[in-house]
Amino acid sequence: MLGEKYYSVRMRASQHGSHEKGGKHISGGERLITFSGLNQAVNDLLHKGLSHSRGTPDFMQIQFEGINEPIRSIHPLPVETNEVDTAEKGQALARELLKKADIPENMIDKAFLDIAAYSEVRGAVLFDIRSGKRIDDRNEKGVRVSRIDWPEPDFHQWASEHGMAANSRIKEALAIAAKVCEHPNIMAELCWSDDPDYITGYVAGKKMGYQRITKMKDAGDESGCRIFFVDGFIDTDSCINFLEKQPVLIQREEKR
Ligand code: WAQ
Ligand code: MG
Repeated sequence: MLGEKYYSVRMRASQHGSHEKGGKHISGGERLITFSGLNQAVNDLLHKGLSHSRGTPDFMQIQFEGINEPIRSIHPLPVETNEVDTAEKGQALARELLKKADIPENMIDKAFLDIAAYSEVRGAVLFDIRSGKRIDDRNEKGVRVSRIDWPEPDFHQWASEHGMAANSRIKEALAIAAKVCEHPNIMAELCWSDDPDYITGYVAGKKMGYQRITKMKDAGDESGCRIFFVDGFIDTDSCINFLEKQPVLIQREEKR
């Protein structure tokens, strides 16, 4: 499978004009697929952007490009679901989990203070846990984890083994978290959706795995969050290059 030529497919959609012209971000998506899967992937991304709870877009761009770099295969993180009944409890649990991932408490406080300022970013923010500053220089664009996918049959098998819903939202979030945690200088990820109808979020780290938290905000809220906590001694350009350009396919660990 990994000997075949692969294509990176990317979509972004916005409302009231393109992102560059100040439009509202509606949806984005990225896939990594062989030639025979391109038609389906483009259609899936078109559908994702057109049927979105953040609104109907009037701008969309879908593009694909052939990939020549070798593809890395990465296992999904172990998953746990933490049930909470209020957003306050969910946010508090997320802070606890970040502490367990060795993020200093004052830096967790700083990151949470800054979250509102990042809410228009359509990718992720790289947050340096030594300076307490955002270091990616990408403004509203942020860093989009790209060239990533989890082939459907393998994901479905994994989902049934783990009693998880086999939907594309969970697949994409698990794939992003697995790639992000593969980088040696990224200590943890904090995420919840900017979609008003989806309130489950997660904290992910190399040791703790993918820790789902069932309520990170109230329904109807359109502000989301995606922060990668980096350890400070990082080469920012090479980290961003890894996140955007290193081709990765997720593959479950075979049960013996
Ligand atoms: N790379 C970087 N940032 C991204 C990417 C990406 N590929 N995709 C989304 N983001 C950022 C962007 O700023 C979005 O606004 C924000 O994350 C939220 O994205 O039940 O659905 O796709 O286990 O709305 C997590 C829980 C769901 C799933 C997260 O995020 C579960 C979700 P969304
Ligand atoms: Mg979203």
